[in-house]
Amino acid sequence: MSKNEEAKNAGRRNFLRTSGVLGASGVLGATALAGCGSQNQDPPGTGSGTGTGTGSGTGGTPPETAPAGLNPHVEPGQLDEYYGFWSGGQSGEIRILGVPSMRELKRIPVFNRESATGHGATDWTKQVMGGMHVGDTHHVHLSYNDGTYDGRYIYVNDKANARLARVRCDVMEMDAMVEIPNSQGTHGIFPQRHRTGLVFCNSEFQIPTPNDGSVLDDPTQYYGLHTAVDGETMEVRWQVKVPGNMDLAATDYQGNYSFATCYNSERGVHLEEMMSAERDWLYVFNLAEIQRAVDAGQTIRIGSSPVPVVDATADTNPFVMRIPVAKSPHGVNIDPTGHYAVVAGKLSPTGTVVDITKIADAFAGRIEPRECVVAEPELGLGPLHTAFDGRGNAYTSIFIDSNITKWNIENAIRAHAGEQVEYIVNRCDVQYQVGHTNASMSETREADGRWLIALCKFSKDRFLNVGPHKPENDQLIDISGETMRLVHDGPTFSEPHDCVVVRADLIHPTSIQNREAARFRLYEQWAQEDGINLLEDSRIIRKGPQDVRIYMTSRAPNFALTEIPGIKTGDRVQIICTNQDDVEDLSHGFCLSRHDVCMVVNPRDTNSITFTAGAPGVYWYYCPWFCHALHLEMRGRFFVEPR
Ligand code: CUK
Ligand code: CUA
Repeated sequence: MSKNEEAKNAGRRNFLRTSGVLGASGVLGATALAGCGSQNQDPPGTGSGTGTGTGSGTGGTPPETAPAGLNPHVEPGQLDEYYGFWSGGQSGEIRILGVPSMRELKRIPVFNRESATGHGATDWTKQVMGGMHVGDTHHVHLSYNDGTYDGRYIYVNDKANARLARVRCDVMEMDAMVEIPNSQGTHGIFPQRHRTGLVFCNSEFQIPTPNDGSVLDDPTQYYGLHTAVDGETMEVRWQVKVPGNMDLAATDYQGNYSFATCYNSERGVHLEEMMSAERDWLYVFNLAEIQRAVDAGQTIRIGSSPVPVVDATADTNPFVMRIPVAKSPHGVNIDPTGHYAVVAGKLSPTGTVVDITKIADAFAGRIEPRECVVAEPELGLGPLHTAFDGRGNAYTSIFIDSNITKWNIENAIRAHAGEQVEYIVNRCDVQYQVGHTNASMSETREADGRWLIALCKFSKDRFLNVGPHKPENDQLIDISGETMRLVHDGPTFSEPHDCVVVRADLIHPTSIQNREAARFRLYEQWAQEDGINLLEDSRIIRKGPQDVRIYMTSRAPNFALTEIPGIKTGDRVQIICTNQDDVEDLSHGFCLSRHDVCMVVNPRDTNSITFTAGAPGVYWYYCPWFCHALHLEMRGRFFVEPR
């Protein structure tokens, strides 16, 4: 960077500092523009082709105003440096994006029924999904070891039907799903960070406990539940019953605490009531005390649920501490040092910084819970979530102002202690109304301060108009420098709430199915029953007057069976299909005409689906995945006789 540019940038930073102060005092209109290079003014260094180098000086002549920065362009055939795991909102799925290219690499169906893979229709998925086919995923988090991702599992919530699911990272498919008992609105989730341990799930809605109709319109008897699910076995271990609701979740790095924001400490059931208090709470759960009570049997049961429940409804109790924080808090995020929890105010223009090292003293009664608060920075209107760069800065999404506000944590603490120090570094406008924000490795000890994603709820005019239902806009921001630099608009389908951005070297998926997921135990059990070798044998077995089981292998471009005779109309037919090909990217599938039956069978995979044979006639089945030059010929006839 030239001397000239440096001077210009320095001037701009000073301007931003000033505008930060203005913003904090509520003169927000004046600051709305500030300081982030937009892609219109500041195209990233073009043509450098280095993928990761600093953009400046590596190619072409960047416009004079272009700041140094990372190059977001990933050349065709080149790989991204990060996996982005996106929640898929009401679609019920998870999405994998490459970062920084923002290319969508894959969708992992979880709580939804999905036509291409057969998810939700195949035998095993039907079994674990319990007949439900909608989900509302908000939060995806990976399993941890020692404060960073261990590359084993992805956990995802379903707010709609109060469930938690897990995806195996080796094959990127859902392998477990559990219902969270006694609760509704499973929203914030977070796994422990010191090892694969518990995954905590917050219920956003308060309901009667038990919710059996004996209590209806009496909100004083509604409660929320903080649930611990074992991240290995996916069994519900315990629950803690609290007054008030719980929104977002977080965990410390040591395994001592889990956190939940509570925006409805009022326990209201209407909006005005929920908003009435000036302060709400950050709940801190004392995991050792809770475990002690569970081990000692000092628990209650709710209804017929076998899960032990710790009653923490008393104003003071050893299990849950309530730290008063700014009105209606939303996000709670732990900084990469593990020292601070940052709570965003939502209905207050402030954040609250909690010093986690003081919490033990507060639990012991040596200090008041409120004394754990070490800063209350004024950030802007509608702060929601906070990401970190590993260099002491925090990046908070500001919903109403539509920006990402970068601020320095230590400076905010010093300002809170009375020093005259500016903590706002600068702001970056986003388009528009940002919800979550997350940065590369931000939720780990290894936060690297390179890329930040702003998940904007509205795209309005940013893309070609596609009708009343617009895409959202997940924007990519380079945070490697002092000034944030918006470099990419990413339209997304409904409605990713959150994402995590994970260094690619931490994730090691296979290309050939390793047959280790839970569902294979089901197939093996059937095969054993019938004396079948799944990878070799094809056979039609009549199991009863109305029951047929078919084992069939496939190898490009053939099904082992090209005729399936002997089926009677109304038969319950189960087809168990195995792909013998162990060639990368060679998926087959099974689709039966006019039977609503379609599923994928990946290399060395097995999949199964059960259906009722339709009216007498001839039905073609075919491989629906393009697998070979003779893919269209990969088919057979299914003969249905009159009964
Ligand atoms: S969130 Cu789920 S309602 Cu901020 Cu994670 Cu929006
Ligand atoms: Cu096998 Cu197409």
